[in-house]
Amino acid sequence: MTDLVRGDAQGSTCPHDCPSTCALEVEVLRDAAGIGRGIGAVRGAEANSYTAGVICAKVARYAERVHHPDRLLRPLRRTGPKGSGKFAEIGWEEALDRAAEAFAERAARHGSETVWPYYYAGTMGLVQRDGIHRLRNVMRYAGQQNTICTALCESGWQAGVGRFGGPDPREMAEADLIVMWGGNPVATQVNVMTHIARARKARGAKLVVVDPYRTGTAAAADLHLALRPGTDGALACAVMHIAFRDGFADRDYIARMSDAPAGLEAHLAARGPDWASAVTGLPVEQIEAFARLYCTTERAYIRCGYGFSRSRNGAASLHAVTCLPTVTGKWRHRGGGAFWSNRAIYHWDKTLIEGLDARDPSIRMLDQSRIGAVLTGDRRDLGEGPPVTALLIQNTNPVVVAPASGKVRRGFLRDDLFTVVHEQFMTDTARHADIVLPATMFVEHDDLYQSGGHSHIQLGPKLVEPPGECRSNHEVLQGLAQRLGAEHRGFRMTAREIADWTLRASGWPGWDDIAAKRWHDAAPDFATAHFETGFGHPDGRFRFAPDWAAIGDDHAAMPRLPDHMPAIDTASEAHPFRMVTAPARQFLNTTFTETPGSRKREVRPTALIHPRDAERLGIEEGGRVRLGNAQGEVVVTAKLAEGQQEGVVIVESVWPNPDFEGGIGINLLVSDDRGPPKGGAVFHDTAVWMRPAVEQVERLAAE
Ligand SMILES: Nc1nc2c(c(=O)[nH]1)N[C@H]1C(S)=C(S)[C@@H](COP(=O)(O)OP(=O)(O)OC[C@H]3O[C@@H](n4cnc5c(=O)[nH]c(N)nc54)[C@H](O)[C@@H]3O)O[C@H]1N2
Ligand SMILES: Nc1nc2c(c(=O)[nH]1)N[C@H]1C(S)=C(S)[C@@H](COP(=O)(O)OP(=O)(O)OC[C@H]3O[C@@H](n4cnc5c(=O)[nH]c(N)nc54)[C@H](O)[C@@H]3O)O[C@H]1N2
Ligand code: SF4
Ligand SMILES: [Mo]
Repeated sequence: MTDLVRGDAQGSTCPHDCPSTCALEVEVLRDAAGIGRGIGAVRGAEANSYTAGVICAKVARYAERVHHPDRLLRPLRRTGPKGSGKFAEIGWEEALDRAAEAFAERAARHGSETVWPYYYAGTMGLVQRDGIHRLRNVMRYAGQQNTICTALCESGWQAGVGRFGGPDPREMAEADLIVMWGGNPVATQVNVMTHIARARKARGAKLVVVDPYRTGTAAAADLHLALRPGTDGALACAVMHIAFRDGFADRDYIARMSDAPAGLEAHLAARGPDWASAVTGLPVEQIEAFARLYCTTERAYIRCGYGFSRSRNGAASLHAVTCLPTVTGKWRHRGGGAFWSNRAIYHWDKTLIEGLDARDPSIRMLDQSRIGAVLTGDRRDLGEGPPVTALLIQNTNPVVVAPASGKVRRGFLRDDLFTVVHEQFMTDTARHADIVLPATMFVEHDDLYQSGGHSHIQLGPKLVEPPGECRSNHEVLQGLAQRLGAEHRGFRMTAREIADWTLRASGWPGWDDIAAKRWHDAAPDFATAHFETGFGHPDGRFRFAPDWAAIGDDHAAMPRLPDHMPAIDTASEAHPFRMVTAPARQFLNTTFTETPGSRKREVRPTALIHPRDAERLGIEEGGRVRLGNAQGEVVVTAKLAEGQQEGVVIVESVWPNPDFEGGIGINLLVSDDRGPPKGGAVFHDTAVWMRPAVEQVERLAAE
């Protein structure tokens, strides 16, 4: 890098799975011939109205990641036992040949559904992330049901609102009350804080945070409601109860814009603050104070995070929260209503990216979050179909991030399973592969981005040459398609051509037009965004009484009206603590667990424990503590934390497995149960026991 010239700032987009999708300025370092060879400083674009010049610290340090000494640079072939980490370098031709031969051989033996292309959101670029479906569809490989992140939110939002959009997130700056419900933007999407700060400065707006522990966001709030995990439905019902009781229900709006089901008011009359206090553990006065603040503020903006959906009752809880602005008519006001994601405003035509014209809907779908069950042959997942005997993995690290890590690891260790992992680093998943392929980073390939948390379509052009022999996801798919005889015009186009076609086919300006102006704001008008022209259901009405059966098969236990659904992993005598595995600020899932700047700041896997629980159990600050349940046990370091209820323990995640004693991480304890009605991982819904990890010391002392 020393002979490179410090350089010019070029426009790009943060590729990571974060609702902020920041517009970036990336400093490009060039060689003597003017070719980009690396990056320097990364900053947020000032001119983008949502990014507003602010990005998180971990991406500001991105040069650490691009120029990391441990980056994978050449294809590898496994030479030792599975998971041993023993590999030898091979050429691309051999690597792709071996992968294609294995897929073809297994498909010939078991049928095409034995091959499972498995992906997620390492990059959010539409071409590089979703192109894997083109190979899947053309080859009739098994499908993937995406349940690890958004499924429960989708179900809950779909139930009432019916369309994935909502009041412009920039309107938070014009709100008088922002309720951050089950999300921690200080860590997970820092730009939300920019718009909240504007509202506080200009209007004296209040911030309320609903979260089981005192996150960075909660610490900055005017009111922090530290409820028990999995009880948000009860809190929402109590607020609606108070709205009806005290004359704040907007009966005209309910009649005009909702299904106004019979019995709603009576149903809520039975769900007052005393009831909610018993369920949530919040004092009655706090519930009353929050309800009064909410009911008396027209411009009240609820920003839904994902956190409170990651429980068995998550869909019901999210639906209950979206009922609040409907009961009170807040959707009508600028800066009012609720928001989760803008994904529907982009109306993409993904025919080319995903090869939708080749898709056969009768091909089986396998649940992403149950990869452990799938790989260990669970018939509930496989149905009558063949076992999965080959995996093609891009953009994800399931050996660490998926629930029930013990089962996942057993599956990956199967000798008859052939695994290809395309990665930037030797992750725990790559370590279990037969073939490892080195992947480009976002500044090294072209792509197109939408944003869930705002409304911009943005580009990420290739700015620098990849190091070593790294190839993009699209190039790897092209190489495999050619060898497997997979025919689709998408495989004959460049990533930029596919992006350009997709933009135009979806009714947006093409690549060059957007490149010239840096981004395209796809925000709908006020009336559409605020659902004045109708909610997403055919009759245009919000649904207090959702049609859960239309959302998913597992709907029997869903409540008819907004409610607390008691289906969670309730604390018991054997498992007295409720564990939440919330995101770590310096990591993004397992991405950045390899960068020294992030690791240094996160220090080590840690449990936040209430001081009274700690005292009762003889756990000391900095001591080692053992957490467990029927799925296993892990050891972490104890940190005492006020600001959460007794009986709640927080383990900020997702540390790689080798960072834990025993070599397996926190998702060992997380269940792979499917959250109803259509699946969804339940990362924050785990009852555990906890004790000081001093058994060994005691045993030694006794001997
Ligand atoms: N720094 C950082 N940023 C990230 C990520 C990361 O790992 N690190 N991950 C990215 C990804 S993939 C996503 S999906 C988003 C997720 O970002 P968020 O929307 O912030 O969602 P969660 O990750 O589920 O957790 C958010 C909060 O929900 C709280 N929570 C847990 N259970 C409950 C509950 O029952 N009720 C309530 N009210 N709150 C609860 C947790 O304590 C946590 O503070 O962030 C993205 N950004
Ligand atoms: N305990 C616990 N577990 C969780 C969560 C939690 O809150 N708690 N959150 C869950 C959530 S919300 C999610 S979304 C999942 C996310 O889980 P994943 O999607 O698996 O996210 P990462 O762990 O960041 O892994 C992404 C990988 O993709 C690689 N990658 C990045 N860009 C590219 C590329 O262009 N090409 C290729 N081939 N690879 C690339 C990165 O190097 C990285 O290793 O984790 C889930 N797991
Ligand atoms: S806040 Fe999110 S989108 Fe913005 S730079 Fe950080 S990870 Fe990327
Ligand atoms: Mo996620």
